Amino acid sequence: MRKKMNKMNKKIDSRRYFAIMAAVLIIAVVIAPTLTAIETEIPANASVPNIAPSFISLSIPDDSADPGYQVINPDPERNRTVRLEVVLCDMNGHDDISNVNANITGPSHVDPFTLKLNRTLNVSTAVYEGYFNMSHHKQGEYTITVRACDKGGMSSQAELNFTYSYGEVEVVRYDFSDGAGEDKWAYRYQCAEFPPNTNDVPSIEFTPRQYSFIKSRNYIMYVSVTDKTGYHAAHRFVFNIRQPENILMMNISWWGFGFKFLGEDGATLFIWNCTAGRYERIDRDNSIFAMLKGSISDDISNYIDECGNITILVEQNSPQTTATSFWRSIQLHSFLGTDYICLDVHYLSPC
Ligand SMILES: [Ca+2]
Ligand SMILES: [Ca+2]
Repeated sequence: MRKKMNKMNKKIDSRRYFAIMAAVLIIAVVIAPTLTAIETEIPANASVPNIAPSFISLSIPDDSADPGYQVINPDPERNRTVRLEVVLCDMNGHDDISNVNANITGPSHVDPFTLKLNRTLNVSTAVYEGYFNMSHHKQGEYTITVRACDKGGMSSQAELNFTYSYGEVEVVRYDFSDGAGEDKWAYRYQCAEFPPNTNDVPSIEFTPRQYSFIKSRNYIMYVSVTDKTGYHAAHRFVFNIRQPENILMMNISWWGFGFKFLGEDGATLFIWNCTAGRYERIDRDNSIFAMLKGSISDDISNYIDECGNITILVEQNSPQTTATSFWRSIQLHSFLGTDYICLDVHYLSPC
């Protein structure tokens, strides 16, 4: 009996097996080619539904590092031109984007403007840019609304807020009353050239005691004397500033003493132009007790290196010479004393 039952079960199992195999065969033969057909029957030029352009980003690229966007115009009588950059994506291809326009709302009317294609990033993404001017407009919060339309008539919009202000001018003074050797440095004592063609000479740093002589204007000076014919007594100063942006003006003032027996007294003030790679002369005085002043208000970034350093050089006007008398040679040294030097940085701080 048990043997018979086993035989029947085996028979049933083999029937199930054949049924499953048949089903697999049907799927393989009938359904799989249908799936393939579905896949291959889509023509290459099938119409894909139009999708509206989407905004990836809006920005004012030359904005300050402060949070949010600030447009600062210290002279409202003149236009401050602002560049707006927008990155757009259209899944139908970036060339489906037909026009991109911007409106600005805020305390004063600002003319609407059109953004133009700047560059493409890939098949669907492109960068657009546009410009607008701010001048006598009222200070306050403004909103730029950008609308992007495509050729199929679909559109989308995005907004960017910015603060417009005339700013507040603040002045910060850098001198050797603190931070000597930390964010400002002084070097001594002589230079062969007038001025040198590199900004790293002279290169012997002042000692703490020598720094103490130049921390205030009190007629206590640190004096350097040349020891080689053809050399000018010189002091070089490097200031690291914390306001690399929105600087309106830099004023340099130096008080000291420059002397050369049988030569020109006084001294000359130079500032290093990083872009040009050379010193520019900004003042000269031929009095023994001299005061030198200079002001930089154009292309200020040319005078600040990538680390935020400004290099100033003061050289005595005459090089050391040798005078020969009938019994011996006499060295006529060049003397330079620094009493005090300061750098005033005028910069715009948002209201
Ligand atoms: Ca589209
Ligand atoms: Ca002094």
